[in-house]
Amino acid sequence: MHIVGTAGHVDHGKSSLVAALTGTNPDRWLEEQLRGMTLDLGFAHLVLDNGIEAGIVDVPGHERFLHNMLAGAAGMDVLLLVVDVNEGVMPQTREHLDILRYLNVRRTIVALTKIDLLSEDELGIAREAIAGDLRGTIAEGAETIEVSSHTGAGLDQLRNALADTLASLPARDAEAPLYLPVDRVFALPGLGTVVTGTLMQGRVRAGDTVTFAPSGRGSRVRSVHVFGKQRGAVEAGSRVALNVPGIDRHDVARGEAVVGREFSGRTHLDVRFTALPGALKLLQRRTPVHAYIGSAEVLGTLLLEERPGSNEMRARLVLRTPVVAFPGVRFVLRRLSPHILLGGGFVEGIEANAPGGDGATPAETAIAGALAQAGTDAMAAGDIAVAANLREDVVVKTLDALIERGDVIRLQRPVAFVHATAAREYLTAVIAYLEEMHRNEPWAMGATSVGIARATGKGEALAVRLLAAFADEGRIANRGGYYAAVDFTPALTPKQREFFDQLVSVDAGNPFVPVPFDEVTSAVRKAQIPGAGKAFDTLLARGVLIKVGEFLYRGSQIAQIQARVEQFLLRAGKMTASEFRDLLGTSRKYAVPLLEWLDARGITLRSGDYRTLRKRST
Ligand SMILES: Nc1nc2c(ncn2[C@@H]2O[C@H](COP(=O)(O)OP(=O)(O)OP(=O)(O)O)[C@@H](O)[C@H]2O)c(=O)[nH]1
Ligand SMILES: [Mg+2]
Repeated sequence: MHIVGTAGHVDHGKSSLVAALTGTNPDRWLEEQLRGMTLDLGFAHLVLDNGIEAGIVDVPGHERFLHNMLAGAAGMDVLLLVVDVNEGVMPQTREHLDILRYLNVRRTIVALTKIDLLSEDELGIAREAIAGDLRGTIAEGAETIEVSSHTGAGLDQLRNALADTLASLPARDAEAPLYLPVDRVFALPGLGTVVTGTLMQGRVRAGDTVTFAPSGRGSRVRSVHVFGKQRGAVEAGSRVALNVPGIDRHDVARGEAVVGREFSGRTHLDVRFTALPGALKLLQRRTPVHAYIGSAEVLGTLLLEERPGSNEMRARLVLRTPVVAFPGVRFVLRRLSPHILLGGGFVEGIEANAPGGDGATPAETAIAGALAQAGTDAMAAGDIAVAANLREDVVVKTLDALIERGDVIRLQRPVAFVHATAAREYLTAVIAYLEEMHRNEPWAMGATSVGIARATGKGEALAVRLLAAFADEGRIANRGGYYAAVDFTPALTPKQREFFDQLVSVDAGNPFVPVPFDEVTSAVRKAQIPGAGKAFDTLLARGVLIKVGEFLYRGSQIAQIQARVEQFLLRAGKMTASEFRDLLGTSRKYAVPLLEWLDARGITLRSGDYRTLRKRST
């Protein structure tokens, strides 16, 4: 089997295309579905004619989640580059291509998506512009197929192209030592921990004893699954799920690798590095970097012996924490802050782990020391200056270097600084609390900052700023004021569901009549159903129920109302309040708040007595 990976700019239609090809929506998370945006890797099983199959890894296009894209990128051997014909090649199209040229991609197919939105003439122009923009990248001259995930146009052609490409690829090396970078960890009731990843080389069988590196934990593999089917053994090139009951789910994470006895974690790597031309001026003799190897993301320093040029050069990569690496393994480097892609390459040799002096300046040591003392109590630059006995301008400058190295985190409003180690420890405590809360109250959206602050013994003002920093990095989710573990989706109990179904029911004869909001809240208050209040919040937060003025509608009612209004306005151009009432067969009491709601949502625009459509929604 081989791995097909998507790449391309945000919203260009990667996930929609994967869903159209496989029937699986790769956006697994609630937050992804709410925002219509991929945040983390998604997976799907592609089955083509003649029994050809492949694993698909779908990546997020948004630059904020590039670290997640990178965790899946190493496993791709066929690249499915997705470009929206309406927008053409965009920044993350280029960035993804820059990243993938350093990794294991062997063949590229370009899918031009959303062709249903363009005329034949426009399509001709777009086609040429895109081909021109792809010159000089790994997608130059690649087979290009025009598709629409909405109409299905071109999908058969794309399937054929994928089948030909997959059939022509040689198998990956199954005789090499086992190397399976872990990209997902979860626990199943009755089974225990399951890890998934792309089997890069080697093979794994049920019953094998494997090691997680660099942590060094060992476990027997109870069972091996490939896309939901149990297998006795699996060879390189496949997506794999391993049930490893001997390992606690919290003891492994993305970034570790499942290996045989040959490999262990390394920190000192001799590498061949090629800089991106645009990054040459950012490289110094010692450059702090984020290194991406397999599914791991680690901090380190790139050491160059010569002035960087655009050719491949010998260099050394010294990592803060060990990762599994061996000659031939590929990597990508990013600058720490701002996150700019520097280049990448492959490992040439590894060294016995040597202690590396971190080369910190006295000012850096003093500031890091002051912050470490303060724990998570954020310090302003002025306070750090006093504690470290340094001039404030020196502190400000040095903090930049420490932030860039990942040793210090900047909080906002007001700006202050915390030591990264303390922040990480606090993050671990927050995630543990969130997971416990999700277990106890699976119907709730999550925790508020007040609740988290109380549970973790932090002042609320500080907790809010730390939580904002974590959410900004995508380590936890913030969904309309509720914090949650990123992969958590709330689910009501059958009792709760039944209760709300009855409470907010739709009358088939009068489908647009709402329920008074007050009535519902007092019924919820009186209900003898555990968790009814939080379940109600969840329904509101997810748009299953929608409050309009003093009334409560089902989301499905509002969707129908909106569709009718849009249809009417597309036809008639404008609409009066009484036309709106007739359209829905509803009374003034309900119509006025509904119209105001539609205005506030940016669906309609009010001018005098009329409403018009604010913009064509697609
Ligand atoms: N008209 C039209 N719209 C499309 C097509 N494919 C996707 N879309 C729409 O484009 C939007 C983005 O689609 P996604 O598949 O989520 O895009 P994506 O590339 O996965 O986005 P990220 O993962 O966030 O980078 C959605 O609203 C889709 O419905 C298409 O072929 N035609
Ligand atoms: Mg997507």
